[in-house]
Amino acid sequence: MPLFLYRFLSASIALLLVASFAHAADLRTRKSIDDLSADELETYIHAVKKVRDKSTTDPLVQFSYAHMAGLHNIPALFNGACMHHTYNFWAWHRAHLINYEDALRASDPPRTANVMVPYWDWTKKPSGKRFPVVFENDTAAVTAHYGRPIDPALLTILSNPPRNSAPSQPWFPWPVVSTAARTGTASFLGTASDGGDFEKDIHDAMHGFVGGALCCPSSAADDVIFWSFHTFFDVVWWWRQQSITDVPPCEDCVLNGMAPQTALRPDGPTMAKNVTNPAAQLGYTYQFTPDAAPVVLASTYSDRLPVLAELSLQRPALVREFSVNAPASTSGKIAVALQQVAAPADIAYMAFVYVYPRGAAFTPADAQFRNRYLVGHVARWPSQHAQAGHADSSDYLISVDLASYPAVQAAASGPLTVSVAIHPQAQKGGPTPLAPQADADLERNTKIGSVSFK
Ligand SMILES: [Cu+2]
Repeated sequence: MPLFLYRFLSASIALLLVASFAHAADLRTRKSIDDLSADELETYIHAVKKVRDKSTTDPLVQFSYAHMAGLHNIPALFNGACMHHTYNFWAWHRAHLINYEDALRASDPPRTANVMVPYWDWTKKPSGKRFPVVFENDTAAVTAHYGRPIDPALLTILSNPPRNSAPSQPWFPWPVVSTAARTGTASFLGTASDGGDFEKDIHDAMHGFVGGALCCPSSAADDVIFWSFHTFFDVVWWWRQQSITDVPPCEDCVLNGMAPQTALRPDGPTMAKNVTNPAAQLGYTYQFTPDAAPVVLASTYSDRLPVLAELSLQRPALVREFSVNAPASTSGKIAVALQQVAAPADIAYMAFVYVYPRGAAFTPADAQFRNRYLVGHVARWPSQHAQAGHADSSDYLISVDLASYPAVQAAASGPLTVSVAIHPQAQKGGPTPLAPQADADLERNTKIGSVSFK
């Protein structure tokens, strides 16, 4: 029997055995924060407050908020690093979330004994202006949503941190997310030293786009929205796993920092293989209904991702221009390859990629220009993780269906320009987007090794 088949079968049998011992009644169900009852919401925030209070006596005492956030934000303190831009991204964050949830459940039992971390479904139109209503400063709207007032002292824990603004529409629509969640194993998980497409195109962009503490890996978990934000990535992985079972490329990979965290789970999810089946191994499932709209991808970038396209209207801080020879294929699909995109020192940025005839003026503020030539984006986090053994540059491949871009197709028989417009989203620790102006740091920190057609 081929080795991979043997491994698959033995893993399946093991899962069946574990599953048969896990009773459905023991499963806890994570819900959308919009679907919690007023009591459930208050219990969740009460537990958050309890673990935060622990941090005031000793910031790093186990099971405290600072400890949990530090596992993500300050890897050096916890014997490793949070795992980004690697195939262990999904497993590491699932383990991190269950540790946080266990800490909440242990914070003040019996009241908190069944607390679940609620997710923010950012594929649906927000219940507030930009975020779930509970994360915004509008107590009347919160009262209307949950049917009674929520303790204001608890509410401020969620609504206080500064974040970027965004229009009131789905941040990444479900057709985009579900399509990206069903790609092949290598594309979804990535490799040992580079992230999968979902992580790079959607996760990284969302962090910069939410902004505030979420801008950067060294501060993201300081904002309580982080946990609900990331739980939705776990929903996506769980949803994928209903139909696609990836054999973890490195089942015995240690999830950095994930030592046993609480008495609730003394054995701890410390390796990738400990978290592949949430129901059987971790005791939870999700209540989640995808958007009812049929999963049909809009044809152009602007129609697929209106929220991000809107961001492209701002004046870019810097534009990098590449003269590129026409692609080999001028029909069907082409892919724009951006290679060795450097990780900046301390700036998170979004870059929009345009393909247009050489010699034509670059006018991204013009809607017609954008609709014709804007084909994709790259989102880049600061390089905190480069210091922890990760690559300090990444490659990005942007697929362009020429049938949807007739202007690019018409131009593709001649010389082309690829312009990459750089928009800084936030600076490490900074709550607001940077002013759109180029400076020497930006120039130095946003290098792109090469651009070509694949
Ligand atoms: Cu993240």
